[in-house]
Amino acid sequence: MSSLRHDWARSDVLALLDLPFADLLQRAHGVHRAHHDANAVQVSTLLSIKTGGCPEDCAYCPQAARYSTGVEAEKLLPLETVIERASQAKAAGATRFCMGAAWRSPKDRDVPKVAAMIRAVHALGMETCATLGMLSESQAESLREAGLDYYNHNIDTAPEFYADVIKTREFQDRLDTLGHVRKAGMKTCCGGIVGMGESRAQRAGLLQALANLPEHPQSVPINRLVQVEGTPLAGTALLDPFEFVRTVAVARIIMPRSMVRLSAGRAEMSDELQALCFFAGANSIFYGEKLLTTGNPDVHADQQLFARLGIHALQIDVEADAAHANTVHADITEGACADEVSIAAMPA
Ligand code: SAM
Ligand code: DTB
Ligand code: SF4
Repeated sequence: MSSLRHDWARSDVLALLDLPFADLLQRAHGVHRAHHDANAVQVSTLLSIKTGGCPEDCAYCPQAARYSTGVEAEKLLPLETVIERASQAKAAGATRFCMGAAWRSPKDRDVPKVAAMIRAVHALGMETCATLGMLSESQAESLREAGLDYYNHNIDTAPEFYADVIKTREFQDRLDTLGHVRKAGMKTCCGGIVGMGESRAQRAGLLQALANLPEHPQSVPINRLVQVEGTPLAGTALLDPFEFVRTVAVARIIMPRSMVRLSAGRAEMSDELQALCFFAGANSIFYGEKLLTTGNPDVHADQQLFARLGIHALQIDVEADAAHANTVHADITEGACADEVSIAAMPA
């Protein structure tokens, strides 16, 4: 297997984005097949454990307190609710459960509460992921000790476009948190958002910054901006769908072993566009009818899409390290509803 590159120049990445569409897709799909089962997609479910009232100013976000978006501030969910929702997600076929909080960073008193949630989800036999904002080294260690497998912290956009989108914290703050997460021994889930009015060169900048991190993030969510009324980015010119596919394809080429997640924005995508993204190298989705506060395709629609495309859900042994994962394939049974899905696991 080829070694991974961490020295991408902006011009290299832009040259890939500029390729004729068919050439780019053929190349990305070749890389995809060389490193992954092209018919397997990893399935994660999200839960907002602390919604709204966030002090930050991220211009895309419905949960920022300063924008009137109709999202009400709520308290941290009780542990029992999180266990119930994770059990439902597992029954529906999700293998990873990601807990999100609308915090700039967790307060030290919040960490034991989230740690209890992580322990409980881990005990259900699911992979655990959390996204809680900036973390200190000791907070990252506590979460790791509780059994946290992945920490999601996005760089969101190119370094030079970042301040146009977020002013209350800096790009370097994100890199520092990612460093604390890696140091604590957790896997990183790190990606960004496209469709925020950035240029193609700035999309290249986002991808370049991701691939040049000290380790490629094990999971790379590519979000298409979900435009929410009341946020400063509502009304932004819509991104050409082919440009979205190009972004996925280049992520696949320059981070060949990472799981590239087709993340926010799927509810507004056609089945055909999603199929193109899977062909271009996307191999992970958020599954379940809600992301954090906005909609996602319902599970029945996703089950049908998987069946129509011959895709099966990928299940990873939660005890195994991703690099040496003992993978099994699980079918999300087409036609079944969330609470009656059976997963037939069989050796890969
Ligand atoms: N508050 C924490 C933080 O920002 O790090 C964690 C939760 S935050 C909602 C997680 C990520 O969701 C953001 O970094 C952003 O990439 C994504 N996100 C938020 N609102 C979005 C939107 N409207 N469209 C697409 N992605 C969005
Ligand atoms: C990520 O990159 N996308 C997810 C997850 N990580 C936490 C969040 C998407 C949020 C979309 C807007 C909302 O539902 O509030
Ligand atoms: Fe807060 Fe996270 Fe939303 Fe930014 S993205 S406003 S930090 S919840």
